[in-house]
Amino acid sequence: MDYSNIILAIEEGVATITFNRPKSLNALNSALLTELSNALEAIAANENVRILVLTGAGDKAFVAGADISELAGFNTLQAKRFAQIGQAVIDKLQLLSVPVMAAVNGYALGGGSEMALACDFIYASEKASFGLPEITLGLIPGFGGTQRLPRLIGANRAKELIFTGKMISAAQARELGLVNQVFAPQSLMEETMRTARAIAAKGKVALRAAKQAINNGLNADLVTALRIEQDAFAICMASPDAREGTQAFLEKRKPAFKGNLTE
Ligand code: CO8
Repeated sequence: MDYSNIILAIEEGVATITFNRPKSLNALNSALLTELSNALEAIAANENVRILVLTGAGDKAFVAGADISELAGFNTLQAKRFAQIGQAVIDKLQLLSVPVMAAVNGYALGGGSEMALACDFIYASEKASFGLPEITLGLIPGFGGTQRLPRLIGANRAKELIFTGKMISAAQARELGLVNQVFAPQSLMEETMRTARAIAAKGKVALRAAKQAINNGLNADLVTALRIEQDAFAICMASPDAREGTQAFLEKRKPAFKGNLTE
C-alpha cells in the first residue's frame, strides 16, 4: 500500500512508522490518521513483525498535535467524528499485540503526546518536549489525554499539565515517569533500535502474553489481574517458544525463538 503522510518500513522483524509531514511538524490530519490505521492493520496481519517503533520525520517534531488548520473549521459533529477517528486509531495502536515503542525526537504536543502515551514505552531525545496545549486553544485533549495521562503519572500531575497547557522537557518527562530514557538526539534512533531488536529476539508468544497481562490487568482489581497473569503464563507454557527457551537454558545455549503459535 502507498502512504504519503507516513513511511512504513519493516526490517528484521522491526516495523517503523515515521510520521511524515515535516513542514507541519507532522501534525495529525484525517488523511494521516487513515493511513496510520491501515498501516497498523497491515502490521497486525504480518506474523513477521515482532515490534513497532513510532517516530517523526525531520529534526523538530515527533508530532505537534492535531492539525489545527483542519481542526479550526470543525462544527460540533465534525469535532466528535475527528475525536472518534483519532481515538479509534490510537486504541488500535495500544491494542496491537506486538510491543510498541515511541522514539520522540522533538515536539510531542497535544495529539502527539496522546499518541506517545498509547505506546508501551517512550524513549526521547534531549531535544524533545511534551505537552497538552489544547487549553490554550480553548479546547481539551481529545485523543485520550485526559484519561491515559492521569493513569500514567497520577491525576494531580496530569491536571497541572492539562490546566496550564505548559510544555515540559524530556528530562522533566522522565522525572514524571512519562519517558523511560533520554538520549542525545543523534543517538536516539540507534538506542531505540538496539532495544527494539533485543525485544524482537524474545519469544513472540511471551511478549504478546506479557503485554496483554499488563494492559488487561491494569483495568482489573488485583485478584482478577493475578488470574489474568496465571492464564497468560499457562498459555505461554504451551508454546514452542517456552519449550525452546527452557531447553536452551538446560543445554547452556542461546534460545532461537520462532514465535509460532503452534508446532
Ligand atoms: N497543526 C497544524 N500546523 C502546525 C501545527 C499543528 N498542530 N504545529 C505546527 N504547525 C505548522 C505551523 O503552522 C508552521 O507552518 P507554516 O510554516 O506554514 O507557517 C510549521 O508547522 C512550523 O511551525 P512554527 O513556525 O510554529 O514552528 P516554531 O518552531 O516557531 O514553533 C511549536 C513550534 C511550538 C510546536 C508551534 O508550532 C506550536 O505551538 N504548534 C501547535 C501546537 C499545538 O497547539 N498542538 C495541539 C494541537 S490540538 C490537538 O492536538 C488536539 C488533539 C485532540 C483533537 C480532538 C479532536 C476534536
